Amino acid sequence: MIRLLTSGESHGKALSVIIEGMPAGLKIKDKFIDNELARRQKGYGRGGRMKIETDKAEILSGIRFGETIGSPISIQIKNKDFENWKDIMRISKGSTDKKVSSPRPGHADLSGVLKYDREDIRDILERASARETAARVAAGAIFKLFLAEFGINIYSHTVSIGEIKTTKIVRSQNEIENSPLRCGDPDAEKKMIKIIDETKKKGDSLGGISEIIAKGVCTGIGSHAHFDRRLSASMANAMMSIPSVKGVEIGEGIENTKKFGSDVHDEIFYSEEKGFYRLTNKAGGIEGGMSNGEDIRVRIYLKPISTLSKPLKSVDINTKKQTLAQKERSDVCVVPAAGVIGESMLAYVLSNAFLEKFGCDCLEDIELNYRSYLERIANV
Ligand code: EPS
Repeated sequence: MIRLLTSGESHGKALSVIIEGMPAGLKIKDKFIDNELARRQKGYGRGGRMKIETDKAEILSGIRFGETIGSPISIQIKNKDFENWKDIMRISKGSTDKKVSSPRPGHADLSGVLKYDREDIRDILERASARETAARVAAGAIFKLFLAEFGINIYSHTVSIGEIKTTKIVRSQNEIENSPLRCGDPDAEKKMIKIIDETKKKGDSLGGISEIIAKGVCTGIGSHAHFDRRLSASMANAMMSIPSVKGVEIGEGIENTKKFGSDVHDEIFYSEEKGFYRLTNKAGGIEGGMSNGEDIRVRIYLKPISTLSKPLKSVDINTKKQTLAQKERSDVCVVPAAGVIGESMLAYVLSNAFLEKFGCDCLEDIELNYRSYLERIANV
């Protein structure tokens, strides 16, 4: 089992992550983690902060001569912006007269400040910030490298921004990666860019949908046998933990609620060459809480982010007077970045379930278990 722990405030010194439970013998490609971090920082609609940061992973433990050694892997990502926040975010004794006192509707601010008995909303917003997801993406890079050893690859693309939606994919994965919104449909993307520009002018924000796809997952990851071993449940849990995500759909799950059972289930066929196979994948690669050998497809639904440059009404926590929410520098739309974070979370869930099935300590043992399992189910 993998244990994953992140720490760090948005404008503190650094973010860090510890990954415990990764097997020994996994080769860590030099630039791979930094490339993944850079993918998360991109996307049309990000705010000024991304011009300050160039996220770089500093590996502190768990890797020697380019290979995991079975001990906890720890990674640190420095916040360059800390230089500008040194006084406000100082660790030693002190105080500030720049306290945040107007909670943003939709954010953790109000519930957090009450629950944790803080006088400054900054004590809450710093950790609630989506900056934390950079640490998850660094860990996600390690999980992706692990899964790639078994032919599993994970991608994502933007399906909608605001009301502009597309299910068309005419671009290659490489083209998607290099497009402004990581979208498969250039025509829809133009409209998405236009609506982001208009929204920015209005001081507002936008949500949308991103789809994450895992290819090459064998049958039988996860289990029907108990609620906490269902792969679909772990995926929903992981995806819902991404800031702004308010809904998760596996395969055509939401659309399928409007149809008959005969329209939505993927019929089963068999041939000597292919073994069991399907002609459709409306289930998104999961049946009964287990992978079924098809592509795993999950969509995350994001609300528009709650930090608005034209703020909503709020109440000052000290004076209790009606006011406007704290104005913070912010992004307009983070859907393309959320796709990259979703890839990391899916890589985490799949790695965990994969290790549960095939064992943990070293890559060689896992490979043996994996090959013999594939052989057995191919000969059924
Ligand atoms: C965020 C506000 C912005 C975002 C930040 C999340 O930060 P700042 O207030 O420093 O401009 O850019 O996201 C990141 C820093 C990141 O790396 O994703 C918020 O309010 O949650």
